Amino acid sequence: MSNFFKNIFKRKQELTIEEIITRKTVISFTVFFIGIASVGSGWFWLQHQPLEKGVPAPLRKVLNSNEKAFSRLPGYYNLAKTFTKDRAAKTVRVNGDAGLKSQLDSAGWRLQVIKNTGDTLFFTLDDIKKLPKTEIIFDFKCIEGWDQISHWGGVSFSDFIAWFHLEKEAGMQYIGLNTPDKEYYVGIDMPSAMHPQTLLCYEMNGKPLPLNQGFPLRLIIPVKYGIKSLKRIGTLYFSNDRPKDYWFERGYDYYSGL
Ligand SMILES: Nc1nc2c(c(=O)[nH]1)N[C@H]1C(S)=C(S)[C@@H](COP(=O)(O)O)O[C@H]1N2
Ligand SMILES: [Mo]
Repeated sequence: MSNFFKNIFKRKQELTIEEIITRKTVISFTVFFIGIASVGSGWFWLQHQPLEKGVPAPLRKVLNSNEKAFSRLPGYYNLAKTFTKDRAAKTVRVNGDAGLKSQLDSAGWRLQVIKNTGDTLFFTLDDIKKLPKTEIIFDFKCIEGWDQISHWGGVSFSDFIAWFHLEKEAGMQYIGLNTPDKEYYVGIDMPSAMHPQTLLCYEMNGKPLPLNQGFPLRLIIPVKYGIKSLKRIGTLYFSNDRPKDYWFERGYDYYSGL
């Protein structure tokens, strides 16, 4: 080792093979331990940063800039792949019951749409069923890791906007959706809401939605993970600020695009 210090500044030609090997070994280990120490202290530092939406603030910054970059990529709003009816699951998975635990007043249910002006519009399920029906069979993906081809029917959100002359509202940046009891809520960027495959959905496999799958009306948004497909819509509103979002508050990506 003492030779090592003597030799450290010598030129290669002045050293024996053994001395060169020792020098290389010592340098390698030093670099290795500095590496370990900086990863370790970086990790320690990260763990002691304030949390922002369930994630250490510096990581949240990275996530935010990633989602901004990805939301601008061409192809982000391409059509989701669709399938033939025979591929759709007969037994459809049920996942998530936030906002579904309170008793549903089926007869009294209305879709409440809050306009820019502050006026609220009320729609019965029959009002919505009068619009042209759109069906989609696609691979529904949950962030928990499962996916399932399933078959849904309803009104395309963009048809709904056009039919009821809500174009001004659709000029805003986001929509927000809540269950009637406000226990579950999502925010959707307007381009994704207006995507041709996004449905205000009232049917599954050609039949009315089961209660646990969002009767009377749910969102189906194939360009995003299942967390955004809110079941049992109570209110729909428009906003230029990001509406609050249940899973975003628990650390998931706000856009959750596929
Ligand atoms: N109201 C409400 N909607 C919800 C949820 C929930 O907990 N409550 N869970 C979401 C999640 S995580 C998924 S994967 C899908 C599941 O839809 P499904 O039960 O029809 O399979 O619903 C979404 N919509
Ligand atoms: Mo999910």
